[in-house]
Amino acid sequence: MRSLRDTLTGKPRVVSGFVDDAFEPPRGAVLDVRDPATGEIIAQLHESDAAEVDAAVMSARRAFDTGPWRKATVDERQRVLMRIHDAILAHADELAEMESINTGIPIRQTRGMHVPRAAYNFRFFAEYIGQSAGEVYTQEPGYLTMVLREPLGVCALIGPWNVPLGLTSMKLASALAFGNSCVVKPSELTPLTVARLFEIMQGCGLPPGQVNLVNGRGHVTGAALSGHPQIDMVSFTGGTETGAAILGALAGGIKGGAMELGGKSANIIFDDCDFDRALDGALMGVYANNGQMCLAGARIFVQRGIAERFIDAFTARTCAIRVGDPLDPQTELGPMINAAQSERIAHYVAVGQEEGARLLAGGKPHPGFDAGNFVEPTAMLVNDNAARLCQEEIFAPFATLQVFDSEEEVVALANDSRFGLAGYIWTGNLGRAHRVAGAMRTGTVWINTPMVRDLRSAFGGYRESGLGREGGRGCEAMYTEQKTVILPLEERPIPALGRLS
Ligand code: TXE
Repeated sequence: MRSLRDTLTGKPRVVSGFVDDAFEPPRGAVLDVRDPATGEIIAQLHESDAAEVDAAVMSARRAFDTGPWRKATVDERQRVLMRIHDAILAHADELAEMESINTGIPIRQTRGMHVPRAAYNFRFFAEYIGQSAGEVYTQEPGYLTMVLREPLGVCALIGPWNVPLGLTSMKLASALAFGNSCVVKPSELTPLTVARLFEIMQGCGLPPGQVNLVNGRGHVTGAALSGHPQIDMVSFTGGTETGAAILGALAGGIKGGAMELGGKSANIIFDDCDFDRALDGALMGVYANNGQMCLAGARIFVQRGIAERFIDAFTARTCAIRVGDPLDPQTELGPMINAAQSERIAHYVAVGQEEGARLLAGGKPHPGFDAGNFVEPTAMLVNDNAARLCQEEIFAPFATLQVFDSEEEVVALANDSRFGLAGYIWTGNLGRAHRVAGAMRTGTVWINTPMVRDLRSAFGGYRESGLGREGGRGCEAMYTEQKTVILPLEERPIPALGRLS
């Protein structure tokens, strides 16, 4: 049997939008989508122009204003969401393979985490809406004051290329669960699995127009979508500059958005940590997902007492990471999404060397491959947190290591960043762990563990890492309007204006 890669390479898949309950006939500009491991074209993406975006938004608008979904019972919505969950799991192998071919992320991670997470997103929000509640205030004598939640409307969901299905399905599942209509725009670099999800969702029971798909580049399709007057919000994951542009487009309409943006997270390793676990965690924290991860612990701070031993061990393990075909279950690091991303490694090594940093490992394209965007995992020793290497998001398998002496010093260094998405602490001292977690200006802190995500909890960033929180209650706040309804429990006197004359 031909592999999916052979099939896609032999006959690139035609990907087009899904508007008003039908896949769009291919039209508009055609963009090549490439397999980052081979450089081969695997899909031809038909870019949605402003007219197609308008049709998608208006389809979602009609579905919201006149369709059945927002008024559907919780039971009905749960049934549909659970059917989507089951359908994703039934296609899990195919989706994982497709995601690895399109993104370069190792199959161990797409099959082991991303695709199961995509399915779980639908189950989680199906269960969540079964338990969510409004508020009732009784303190005002004689009145019952209720705060109810209603769906927000038409949600524009703009996804990134680093975890396309996992992150976009989170937006889609939560927006739908709370009764909204959606227009989804995946990254033009990685449209395949989200388009496949739209096929898979057929027959799961979503009403016509409830979900729409547009594809294309940010400045064409993305800008038309986020600037459309009939959307009610944007949920966006991507770069900080793009997030700022989207917020600008929303400001005129006094609309909001959820922004999950960049990061440059600190990983603090104290002398008294469990050395082996901290080492494993630091490697995972920066090199998982090919290092293209918003919550990467890319700035590693090691306390002086163990610094030499830790840096030597980290360097040796970095050099031993298995770089290879993302479809090989043994691969630990696949290719970068495109040439521009892989060139960032050599670029930042040069920047670092100019700034006085020392190359510990990697630093160049991986020599073992004739094609594809393969790079060596890279680590540099830096002595100044003000260096560009420590301040700019590289978004690649690139670690900086710095040595520190005291707790106060390392907290200041960790917080010396325009970003504030995540942080990691490794120590055997519980009091210190809590103190440092409290002092870190970040949305999430992991203590003695690499990233673990409980969907019930809030996820999002301080400062330039974003706005709003995803997760159970965070998504409920993001995708609903609050409405206060006041009811007198007895006849209360009303000032009788106009009766005096
Ligand atoms: O992302 P973009 P890029 C960071 C990372 C990376 C940098 C740039 O540092 O190097 O961002 O990556 C759509 N209106 N992250 O340029 O452009 C675009 O089509 C509306 C962090 O590839 O932000 C895609 O669907 N939409 C990150 C999505 O935005 C626009 C994940 C993200 O692409 C648009 C990815 C516009 N004007 C990159 N311009 C994370 N937080 O995990 C672009 N888009």
